[in-house]
Amino acid sequence: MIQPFTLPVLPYDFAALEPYIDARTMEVHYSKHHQAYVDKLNAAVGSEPSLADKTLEALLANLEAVPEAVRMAVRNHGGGHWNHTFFWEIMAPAAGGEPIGELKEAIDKELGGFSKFKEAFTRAGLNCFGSGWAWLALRKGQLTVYSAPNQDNPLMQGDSAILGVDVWEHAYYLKYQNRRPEYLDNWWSVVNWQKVNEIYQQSVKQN
Ligand code: MN3
Repeated sequence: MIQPFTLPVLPYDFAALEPYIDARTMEVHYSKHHQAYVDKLNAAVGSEPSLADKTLEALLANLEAVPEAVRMAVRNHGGGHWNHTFFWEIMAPAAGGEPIGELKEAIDKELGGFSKFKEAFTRAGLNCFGSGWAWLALRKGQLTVYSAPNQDNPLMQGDSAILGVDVWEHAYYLKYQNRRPEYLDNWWSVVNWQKVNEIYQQSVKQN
């Protein structure tokens, strides 16, 4: 992603992921939360001319190189912008089901199959204390599951993101209140495995 950073076009309507993710949550999440990450990220990089030609991916993969004055802002708001852009892409209406293609094969081989992976990924989301994300990532060609706090993501650890779920309360509170397990359970019904498999295939080539 190149500067100035902008809110991506949402690939479906706010109501498209109903009843699993409600329209009001989508609207606030995209139009308010994501927009705020974009605006604050642009303000942070805009105050440091040395960062003017950097892509978001380059910034996040090398946070130590970002001047200390704006490092935390780039980490939080840059992570927020990248994560949400990714999140909208890996969900779709009338999706769900199970992994397909090369990703399915890799999950079977490296993570013991879909149900074991689902269990591990859900546990990562549930065990994430406070705000953060659960991630399926590619590290040195191997799939791995973990959670990360705040807007931290696999790019910051030198990994590639394959799948991620937002477990900040703003992602589910209007519909599910404190019931994060129910949100996570329902979220599998909107995972776009076609897209996730494409991301996996591209990541294997680059990783
Ligand atoms: Mn969010």
